[in-house]
Amino acid sequence: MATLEDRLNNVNNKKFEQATTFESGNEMAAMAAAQINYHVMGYFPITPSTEVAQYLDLMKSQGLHDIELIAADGEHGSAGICFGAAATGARVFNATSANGFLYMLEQLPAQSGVRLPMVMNLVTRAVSGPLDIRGDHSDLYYALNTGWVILTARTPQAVYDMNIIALKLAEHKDVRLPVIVAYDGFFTSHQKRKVEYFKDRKVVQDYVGEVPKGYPVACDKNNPVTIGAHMNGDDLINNNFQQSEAIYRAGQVFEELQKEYAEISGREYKTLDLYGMEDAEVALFLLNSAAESAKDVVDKLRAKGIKAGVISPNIIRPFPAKEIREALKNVKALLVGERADSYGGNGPNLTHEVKSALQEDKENQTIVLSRVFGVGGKDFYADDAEKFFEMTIDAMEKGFAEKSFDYFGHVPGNPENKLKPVIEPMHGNTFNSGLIKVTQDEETKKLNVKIPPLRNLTGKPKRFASGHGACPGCGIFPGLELFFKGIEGDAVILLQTGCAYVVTTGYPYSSHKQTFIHNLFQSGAATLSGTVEAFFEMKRRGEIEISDDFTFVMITGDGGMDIGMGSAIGTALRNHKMIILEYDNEGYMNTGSQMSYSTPLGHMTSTTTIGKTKQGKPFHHKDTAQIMASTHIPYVFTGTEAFPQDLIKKAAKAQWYAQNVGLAYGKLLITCPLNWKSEDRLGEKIMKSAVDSCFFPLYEVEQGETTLTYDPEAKNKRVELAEWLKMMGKTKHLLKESNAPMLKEFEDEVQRRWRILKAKHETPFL
Ligand SMILES: Cc1ncc(C[n+]2csc(CCOP(=O)(O)OP(=O)(O)O)c2C)c(N)n1
Ligand code: SF4
Ligand SMILES: [Mg+2]
Repeated sequence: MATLEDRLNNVNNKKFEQATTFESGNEMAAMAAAQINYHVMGYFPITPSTEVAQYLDLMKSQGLHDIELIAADGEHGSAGICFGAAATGARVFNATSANGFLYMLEQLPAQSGVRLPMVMNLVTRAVSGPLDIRGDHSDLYYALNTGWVILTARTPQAVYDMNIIALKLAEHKDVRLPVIVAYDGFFTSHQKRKVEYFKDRKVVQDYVGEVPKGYPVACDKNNPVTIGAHMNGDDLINNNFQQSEAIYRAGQVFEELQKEYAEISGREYKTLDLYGMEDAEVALFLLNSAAESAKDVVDKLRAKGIKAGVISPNIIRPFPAKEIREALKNVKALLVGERADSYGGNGPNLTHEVKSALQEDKENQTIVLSRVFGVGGKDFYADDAEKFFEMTIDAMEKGFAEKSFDYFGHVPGNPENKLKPVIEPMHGNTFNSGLIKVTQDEETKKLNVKIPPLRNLTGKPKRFASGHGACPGCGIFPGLELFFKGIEGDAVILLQTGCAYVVTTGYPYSSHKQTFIHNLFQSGAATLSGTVEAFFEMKRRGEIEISDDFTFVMITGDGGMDIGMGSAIGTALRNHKMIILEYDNEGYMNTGSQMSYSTPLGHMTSTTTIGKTKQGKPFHHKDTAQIMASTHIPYVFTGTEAFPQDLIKKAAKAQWYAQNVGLAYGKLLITCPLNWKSEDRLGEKIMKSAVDSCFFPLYEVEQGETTLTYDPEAKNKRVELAEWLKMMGKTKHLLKESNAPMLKEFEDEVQRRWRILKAKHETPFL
């Protein structure tokens, strides 16, 4: 097979000893970063790039590098961390994908505009919506105008090599710009391939050299600098011109650096990767992994006498227009295949860039076809490349393209396949048991709730249909359903991205019996604010009829309350009539168990690993309920399925406040047996111990006054934290003698927070 590795490994000029291994693109990005030993990585998990930070965390716990890994509160935060560290003069690294990339987008021109070098891996993936976690280039195309240099990497080997070249390029005196290394999500990020790497990291470090000195950076106390002063147009045009010159110079510098790299590695990465292009009459222009599939087809066509070739650039910013003109001099027809569209632009971005490159060659006669393909990770097989060549050959023979721009691989819908609902839509009285009574005490203005024995509520239908894809023993749905037992009547539910969303809505199916909305992970609270106000405004105008007991519930994970904290606080301050319900499973479970800010001290996750130098999460858990209480919303509560009556009553109160006053916020502790490494059957026991150890106190803050709704001390039920921790694989290490100081620190913090809460309970004015 005509793989890039095979051809590159034929360059017999390997000066330094290299080892062969079998690894993925993400593993190789992490390996390059570890060998370089960057100062700082600011990151936030998002599939398929998350593994890069995870591997680095694991390597750090094994003492293999010293990179300061900073788990940000979202990608805007991660990019901010990177900017700040780069401004300080440190070497900086990041990895992201799709919406994570878009969320940090505005930070990118801010960084290139002040010429702060760093390296970021963009593990390409489809941008929402609809949400699709697999690979295409729709995120990468947003990078084209950011002023960052963009290198592409078709294989795991190229990911390693480009990461090393990228840093030297970024810091080069003629460039001084941040650099993106873009490789295909899943195709390249997760597929393991044969790769070589330098055995001695010193070879890598010698190649990239020392951090260049003499530039204005924040760490130089003897030379105070102002970084990022604002400018007017007279200066900005000069700034932009210099930046433009620098990025074009990056193209030449890349050529020099890749040659130098070929000297030490035996692998070269010319500006354009050309396959069969010496005498090609028909050709495909493809970015990244798809080009590798097409090369096999070139061999096949050439065996039949068809002069076919493939062009794939190794760098797209700056766009290698001159080299492309050269390569296409004698090509009669070219198909530019792109894994993204520029909607309404009569072809995606690179089609136009190739066409514009050809404009400069007055002799050029190449017919250019443009096809959008492989979006959302849709596979691109050799057969597809063959079809691309067929279209190209057809255009060559006819002398024109039947259709110059089109999509490839889409199919028309078939009305016969229209799905029929499995259950009747449910609304109105279906969810009204009439058994829950909420009244307001005339004197105290507090609420009294009466609920029937639990068995009387079992007839109330569930809000989520069975058949969703949660793991066995998952605590999300028992917890949410219990909460909804206390909610009467119609509801509009919003979930932001997380396990609860992903397992209930795999298109074309939905487990939601009532109206359901999904929006981005960081803006669910704002979204539901809009929905609530639109409902009320349309009702006020008499345009819709909704019953008075309509309830709006935004459900988020604890991760959603990290990245979406700003949105939740804004919603609380505006006091919309809705409920924010957080299910806290102490981590980002949907993306593979990374730490969240709610992960407690010492707990093991995939980004807070355990090893020689690390013992789980290094800082304490976030007290989201107290943060929300300090916004002075009318009602805040905590609950778990282990105390069902308590939870149902709180749900009923939350509903009353959401219907009559404003925002209610609740936090449910939920088990995640998969990532907590706990037994499914222990869910309720683990929850109970979390409460009885005072780690997760059950309380409410009603109109500013705190009430413990269950006091394990008063009931003589208090247990040691160890009782709770011993039931989960993720925390067992905390019980080891060597971790006694960490356990003590955790116990002290739990006790401190518990005492404050108790004092608030005893003194209403606190
Ligand atoms: C802007 C952005 N960054 C990152 C992600 C990736 N992402 C999706 S869900 C998720 C974690 C969700 O954690 P949490 O809210 O706790 O829900 P859980 O998966 O634990 O149920 C992450 C990091 C994303 N979708 N969008
Ligand atoms: S990963 Fe955890 S939270 Fe997600 S569905 Fe599985 S058990 Fe539930
Ligand atoms: Mg979570």
